[in-house]
Amino acid sequence: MEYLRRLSNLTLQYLPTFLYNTENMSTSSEEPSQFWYKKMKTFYRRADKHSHGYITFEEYIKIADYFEKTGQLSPVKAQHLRRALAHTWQHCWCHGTTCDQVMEEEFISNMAEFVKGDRREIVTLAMPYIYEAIDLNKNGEISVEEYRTFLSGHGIDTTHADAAFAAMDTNNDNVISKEEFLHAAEEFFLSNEEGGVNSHCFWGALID
Ligand SMILES: [Ca+2]
Ligand SMILES: [Ca+2]
Repeated sequence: MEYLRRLSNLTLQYLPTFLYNTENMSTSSEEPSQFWYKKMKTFYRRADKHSHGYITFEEYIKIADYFEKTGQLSPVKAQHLRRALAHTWQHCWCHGTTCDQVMEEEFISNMAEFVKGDRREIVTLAMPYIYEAIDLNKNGEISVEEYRTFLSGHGIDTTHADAAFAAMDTNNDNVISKEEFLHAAEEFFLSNEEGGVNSHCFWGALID
């Protein structure tokens, strides 16, 4: 866990400022809805690729290695992604500690606590890098083909890709802008409501 400790020692000031704008911080007194629990369960199950019932930190940050290896992210950007992931691992997954692995129930209850707190927005810290990685031709937009490639590259069923894409594309210009993507990510992790972009997710169809 030396690697996690090293990454975790990085304070937020080392992250690009646009990722951590304290002016936008807010808390929520709302208890997460059943729908929210369903989303977190889906997210966890998709991340637990080997269906072990637990996810290790090494597994969690592998996505950065993958994007670096495929050339979807430069080594520098991949390292930024690792730092952002280390932050979300520590704060969202491990309840502010450094843990080696997290089981599904632990993850969901830690997340439920986390999203009520005043640092809830850091849950999407890694998403700008994920966006860049999905944008294969680096034109600053995500096309439906790029989105499908992302899902299938991670072993996610693409049956719902078009519906999810359409929901994220709020201005209907057939591409997903960074703003649209980050909005969808925020809704996914933080919103309790069903409907619109929130009924779809990056990680395929929701699991009951
Ligand atoms: Ca593109
Ligand atoms: Ca759009």
